[in-house]
Amino acid sequence: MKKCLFLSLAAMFAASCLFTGQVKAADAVVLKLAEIHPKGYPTEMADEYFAELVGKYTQGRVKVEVYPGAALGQEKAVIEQVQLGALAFCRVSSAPMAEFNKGLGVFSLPYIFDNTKHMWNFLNGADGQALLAGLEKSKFIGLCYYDGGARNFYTSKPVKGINDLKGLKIRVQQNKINMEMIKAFGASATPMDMGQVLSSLQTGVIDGAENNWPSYESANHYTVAKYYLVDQHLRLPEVLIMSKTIFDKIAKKDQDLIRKAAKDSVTKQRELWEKKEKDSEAIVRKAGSIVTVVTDLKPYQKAVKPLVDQYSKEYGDVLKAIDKARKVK
Ligand code: BDP
Repeated sequence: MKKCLFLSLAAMFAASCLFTGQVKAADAVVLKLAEIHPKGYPTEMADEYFAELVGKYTQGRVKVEVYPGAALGQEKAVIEQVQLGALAFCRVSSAPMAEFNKGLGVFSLPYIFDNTKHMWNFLNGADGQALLAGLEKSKFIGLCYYDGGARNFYTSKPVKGINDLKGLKIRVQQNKINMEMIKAFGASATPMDMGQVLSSLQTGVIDGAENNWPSYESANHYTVAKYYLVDQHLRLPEVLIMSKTIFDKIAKKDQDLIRKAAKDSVTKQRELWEKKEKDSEAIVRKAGSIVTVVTDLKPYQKAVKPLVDQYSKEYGDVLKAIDKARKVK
């Protein structure tokens, strides 16, 4: 009798699964997503939202698990794993990605975007989307861009203008153009993972670094490097990337739903980002950061002009498209 009841319950459950399209947790494809930022950071919250949407859209057939706080490794390492097909997703900055796919290197050229609107005009346009699509040839699926704000310098030694940067050891992301940019400003470039920056500031291995307000604050860099120089030299989009090897093994229907979930998570990330930028700025100002906002960018742009000129051949067409995006209403 008991057995009968169990079997009929099991049959009912199976039927309801068929009916609703739900799958048993054990049958779901489980995919990991690597994120270096801690829980509550705007990109991390967007990853969680993306995971939620994937679960919802695929009716449980695909489950995305987010691993924040660099639990799966720092950015260069997780990008390598994604490229190899050992890891499904990572949310990373476009700067380390450019070492794996040259197209994204254009974002490492300083002062190419005037503001957030200009950047999003480009990213949402055909040329911005083509750069994401171009990741396929490097064995990645570029799912979407997220906002990473503008990057500024911060140092433990007093820095209030471009001349104060001369000779300082500045941490930089692991990308050739970013390193050349630091040199163009007269500083010495020290490439390392984001995870090493706080201790390197504390021990004096570096004098400073550069990043947006939220990273400066949430990674506690402001507790050591209290001079913050707002020149907005880079607007590096964040990217959500999937392994092409893993993507190719997924049913077409679910591939499309993964792409859709990523696209649908962007608005939320941008809202979260806008709020966090303001909150982080308020936190560091209150904690005593000495903020200098650059009003005349000309000397800064002049310093990096040879670098931009040097790369203008390689990125000529895309730079033209970026220039055009300035005029999009
Ligand atoms: C932050 C990005 C993160 C980068 C980090 C860095 O969100 O993806 O790893 O900068 O400087 O703004 O390495």
